[in-house]
Amino acid sequence: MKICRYVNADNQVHIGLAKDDKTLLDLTAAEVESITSIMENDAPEKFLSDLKGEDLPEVPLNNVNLLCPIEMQEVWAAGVTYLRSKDARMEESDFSATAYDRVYDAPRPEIFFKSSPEKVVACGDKVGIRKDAKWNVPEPELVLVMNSNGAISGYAVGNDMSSRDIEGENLLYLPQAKVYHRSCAIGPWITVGANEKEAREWEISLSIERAGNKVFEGNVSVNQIKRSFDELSKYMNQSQEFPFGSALLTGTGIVPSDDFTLQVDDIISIYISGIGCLKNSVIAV
Ligand code: DO4
Ligand code: MG
Repeated sequence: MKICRYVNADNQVHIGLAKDDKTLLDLTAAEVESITSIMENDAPEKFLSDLKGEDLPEVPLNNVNLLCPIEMQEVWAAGVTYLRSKDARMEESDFSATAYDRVYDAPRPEIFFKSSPEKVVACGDKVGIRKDAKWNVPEPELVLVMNSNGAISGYAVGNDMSSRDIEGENLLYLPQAKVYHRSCAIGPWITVGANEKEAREWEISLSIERAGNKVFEGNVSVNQIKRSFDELSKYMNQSQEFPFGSALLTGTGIVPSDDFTLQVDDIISIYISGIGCLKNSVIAV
């Protein structure tokens, strides 16, 4: 089941449940006030399937503007969770190669702060490349959406935009390579009701278009993530409190070749089979 936040003709924010590819059920009419309240429900899947049986207003998807589904959740990201990511980072930096090698095999995963909720870019909006960086890439990632108890309540599509030259120069520059204006996009859907085994059957694909031509295409199976989702959520919530829940990008397994960098006006499409497509164009920030 897929849920979203949207604005319709009345210019109000509503919560929607996908009825099919073309139609939303308006959950706001059933007094569902937020995505967060669904995530906090003890049994979100049952809650939604009960609502699906009610006589709710139907809204054509074509008539709405889909918003970012992240409301008050801090956004963090895990790194070096796929072999491809470890190899790419070891190549980009002689200086930090052993750190990447070590963290890939260590019990404790790399987890870093990525974005405050209000800064997350919605589908259809623009992601940024830093003006002081020369080598920029999108990182297409599955997002675990967790409630305030640390339980995984849903999954989304995310983009962990990264400046590889800044990250490669010195590992201590990682926050500048990762956390800047418009560096994180998530949405538009949250899929509820899939377990880890089902989510591991999903495929992530990335395509990048420049002036009407495809300049990059790649894909990876979610099952290539080395760490279990429980392991990631356990470390994410250890000695932490997220009163509204949290979102965790789970790392990238698709890395374009070293001669590729994003340009202004490129269009990035990230598709995860069990969730949907996140599409953004690029601006310099
Ligand atoms: O260690 C640097 C960041 C890793 C990352 O973002 C990823 O593997 O996706
Ligand atoms: Mg990443």
